[in-house]
Amino acid sequence: MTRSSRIVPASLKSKIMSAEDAASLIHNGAVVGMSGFTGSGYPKEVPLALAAQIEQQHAQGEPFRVKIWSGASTGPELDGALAKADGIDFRLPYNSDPIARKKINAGEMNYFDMHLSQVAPLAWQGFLGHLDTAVIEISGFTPEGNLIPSSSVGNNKTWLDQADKIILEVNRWQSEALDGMHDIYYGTDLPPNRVPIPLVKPDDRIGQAHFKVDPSKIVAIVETDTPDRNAPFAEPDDTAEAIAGHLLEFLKHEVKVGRLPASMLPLQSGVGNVTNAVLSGLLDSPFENMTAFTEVIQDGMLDLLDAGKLRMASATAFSLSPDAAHKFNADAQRYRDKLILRPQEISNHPELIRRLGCVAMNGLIEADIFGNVNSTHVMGSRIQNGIGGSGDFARNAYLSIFMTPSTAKNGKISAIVPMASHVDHISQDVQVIVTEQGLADLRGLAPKQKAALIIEKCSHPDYRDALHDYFARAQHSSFGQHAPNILSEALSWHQRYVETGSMA
Ligand code: 0RQ
Repeated sequence: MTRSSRIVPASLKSKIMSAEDAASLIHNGAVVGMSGFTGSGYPKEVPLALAAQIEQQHAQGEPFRVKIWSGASTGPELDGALAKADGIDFRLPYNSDPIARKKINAGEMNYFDMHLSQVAPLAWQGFLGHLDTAVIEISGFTPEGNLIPSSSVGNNKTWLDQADKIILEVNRWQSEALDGMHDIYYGTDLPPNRVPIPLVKPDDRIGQAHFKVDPSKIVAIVETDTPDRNAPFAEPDDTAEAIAGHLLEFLKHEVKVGRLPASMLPLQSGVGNVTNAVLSGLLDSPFENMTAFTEVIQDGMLDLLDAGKLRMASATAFSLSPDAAHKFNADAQRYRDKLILRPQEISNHPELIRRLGCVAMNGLIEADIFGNVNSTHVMGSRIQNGIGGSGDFARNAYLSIFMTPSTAKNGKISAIVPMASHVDHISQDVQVIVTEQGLADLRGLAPKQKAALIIEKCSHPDYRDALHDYFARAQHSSFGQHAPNILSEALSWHQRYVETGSMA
């Protein structure tokens, strides 16, 4: 008789309780390490119950806020509910929840936006403070009492190891076939004892399938049956298709001239509709036997696996639309030997990205004419999401590609500007910029050459003349002529938008 992995081991049965009782073990001011990476694998019941308890306390005039660490973004039951209750004092490392975003931008919530590969090392180095409680979704237990991860790994290993107390959510909605898909590596010592990570191919398994856990730290187990909550992807529009088209032409060219192998190098793709459109475009490409070494497995990756174009994918999480998640759960067994989920300190590890030679494809908010990229701050001050893993990949990739529609907000904003109002990726980390207008290959170019190419290939015609004009005048009046700028004017496009609602 097979034993169901959902059954809580007899020795832990006494810890099963309601989400409300589990949440009451978290106190005001606590530092809580949550599972979750994009809308997958995050705890769903305990954060909701905690938000209700926070609201009750606030109604009685009592303070109650917590500090939340996670893998990346989570779902509305976690970031959304806790932010709505005004229960988050501090958040790291990534957020895409609209309510939390509003709080951060109103100055009511502290947010540490950081490289995703650095979260676990910084926690181990002691730079982030002390972790009180881990709240981790799992898909089950092994007979030995180890934990079977769910649809994301993120920083769970670190939270389980570091927290004083552990609350587990055992989610029956997650497929039992997830068991065996994960590769949890326990060899990440701190300097001076750090050793090379023995991974040389995206397919390599270097760890174990399950999390270790000290059972004496488990204070509560909550049983749930709640689906992951990722947003559906929009059908690619003309803009996304045009971006994908330019990029695929470029990749084909790179293969033709021998700078990329015919099976590509391991792909990394950010989340979003444009990057998903690129993955769809790869379905009709001539590339075969591709691999992915990336953060998230989105719908387009499953399609590529189904079509036999992608041989395997390594990531830290799924990021599937509800339809794709349903399809995956119904047929998870089929993907078992093609997918590996790892801790994010491994999926995003700079050393591995550099060694494997990833092709990194990420979105941007704005790029300036010299190729500096802003991925995070609208008008230099309002956070959109965060840098996420884009910096881990961009600096270390074999090819670092950024893509965006050439305008935002119905044409009121140009994505190509004289000077970026915030810089996440310096021009040295940005090799290719693609918009629906065209593609600028910036490798080996000096700043003035980059500027001419970016304006010509990437900017929207409505803004192109103004950019040409700015650049031409800068070449007469700039303090220096390496990267010519007119300082008094460089951010005037942003100021105009702030004052009038349009950069034009
Ligand atoms: O706003 O949602 O209010 O309509 O930004 O923009 O065009 O839908 O594009 O979803 O690909 O996101 C950079 C934010 C792009 C994303 C960014 C507004 C735009 C819209 C979204 P609305 P789009 P995308 C792996 C890698 C950093 C993290 C990363 C991102 C919203 O790619 O977060 O790469 N990247 N991680 O209107 C004002 C501009 C704008 C602008 C876009 N110039 N000015 N608003 N927007 N450009 C994943 C992980 O790390 C988990």
